[in-house]
Amino acid sequence: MDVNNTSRARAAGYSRTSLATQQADFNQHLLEAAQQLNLVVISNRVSAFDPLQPKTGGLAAALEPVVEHSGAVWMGSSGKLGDGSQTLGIAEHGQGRVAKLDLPRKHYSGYYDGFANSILWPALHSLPDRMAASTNHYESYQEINKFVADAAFQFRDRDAIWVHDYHFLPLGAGLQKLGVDKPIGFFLHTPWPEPKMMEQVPNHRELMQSMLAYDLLGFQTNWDLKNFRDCLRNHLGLEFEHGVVIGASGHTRCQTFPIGIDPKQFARNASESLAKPDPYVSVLLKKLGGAKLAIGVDRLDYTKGIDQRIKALDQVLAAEPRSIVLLQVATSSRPEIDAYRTYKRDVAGLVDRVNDNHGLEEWRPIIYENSPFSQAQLAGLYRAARIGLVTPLRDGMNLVAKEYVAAQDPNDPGVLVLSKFAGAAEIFDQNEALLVDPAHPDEIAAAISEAANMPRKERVQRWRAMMDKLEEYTIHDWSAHFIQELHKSRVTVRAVPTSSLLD
Ligand code: ADQ
Repeated sequence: MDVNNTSRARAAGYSRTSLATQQADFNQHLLEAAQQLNLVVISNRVSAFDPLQPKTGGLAAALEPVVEHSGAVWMGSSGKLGDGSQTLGIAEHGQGRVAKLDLPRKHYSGYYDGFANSILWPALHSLPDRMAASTNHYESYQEINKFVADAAFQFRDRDAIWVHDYHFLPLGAGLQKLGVDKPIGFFLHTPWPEPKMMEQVPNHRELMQSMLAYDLLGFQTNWDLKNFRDCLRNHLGLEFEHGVVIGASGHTRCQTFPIGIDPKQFARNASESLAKPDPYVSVLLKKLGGAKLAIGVDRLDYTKGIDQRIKALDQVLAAEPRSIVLLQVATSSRPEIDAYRTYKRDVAGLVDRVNDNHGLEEWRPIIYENSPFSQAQLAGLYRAARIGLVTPLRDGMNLVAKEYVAAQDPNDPGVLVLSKFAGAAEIFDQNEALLVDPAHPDEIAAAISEAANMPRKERVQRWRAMMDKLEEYTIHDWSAHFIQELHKSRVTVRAVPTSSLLD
């Protein structure tokens, strides 16, 4: 691993005190950074800000306090479609505001189901076979980006703008075209692929050029950053030096910010689940019948490799009957897209097959759950599982891998089986997690058996090393680090446009 979390956290000005004060310090850093920078955050969907609703993903957990305490504005889609009017529904949350926008009906499907999720998503995950043949959705993608930029223009008096994810690659260019001269940063939650893969994305050159309107481009891992650099060289003939590329609109800094979780919160939730056991977990444990519990938690997305994982379990059970029960939590995702509906059907078919092949009347090897759990419930489930199965074909980071580790019992932890193609594998190495090729069920099967039989001493050693890394760079460090880097853009003199470079 050459993402050096420790030095990055220190470079950002953090000192590690005791675990008890660490989080408070980091939250303070985060708030100070955000308060100095009167921020606008833009993402496709905004957080619900509802303490009773499960928070899916660390982003909500990280940015809700920033908005509530620093006065930031968080803008995104309302989830409703409109006729193209720019009216923002604004709600106050503490000192901050959430601004929701009805995206125009005319372009929504082409933007969301089409270009963003049927072209960019599979390409960014290096899965060309999953890319839709039709390429005529690019215009809708651009139109929605323009629409969101126009709406965000009313916040131009703010100090900086932080844009999230592949839905909005050209948004910074749109804002710049409108005359916004404040620093604009972008963080990509997905991977960035190699040049050969990117070449298959229609208009990839134009898209990449538009990304250079951002002052700061953030990636999850060094692998992504290297690929982006190779793409700049191959597709635009641009080099970057010391993490800076000079494009038509000035300097763009490119850096990694490997997203984290709040490990202390997960550990606390997991401990509390022991003191007051969740009825679901109690019933589940009774159903094991002497088998060890493995857990998978994913959106039902073909990138997550759930099908290969189930095939691996089939192999384990053929060799060692009744040895493992898999709790697979898989919430429906993007159901309006054909590829997702088909994948959901395929996974359900595989689950039935394995349960038929290896199950008994009173015992089933796969418990398949499609409803969401709260983060507290998830922590209890992770803790109960001897094996965490995180085997995506490709993943930006994968927060489940980190959550599973954080929730373990320090004296008797479980083992993480991790895809070598998840961003998390750049954090956790082979001495810590059991790294596997997610496309090879036999490798996953071998790792499941190894994990099930691993001596406690080795499990403790591996777990401790992973937990230290999680504590060194939490989700709060991640946001503070990005905001501080964006802040630097404010005092950096922007380069004079040199449009000839890209002509
Ligand atoms: P995702 O693809 O959604 O995120 P992941 O990183 O695993 O993947 O995050 C999923 C989050 O949702 C986790 O916090 C998990 O606990 C939660 N979750 C999933 N299923 C749930 C369920 N049934 N009930 C409750 N909670 C559930 C994208 C990228 C990733 C990147 C993240 C963050 O694809 O690569 O790690 O953003 O940048």
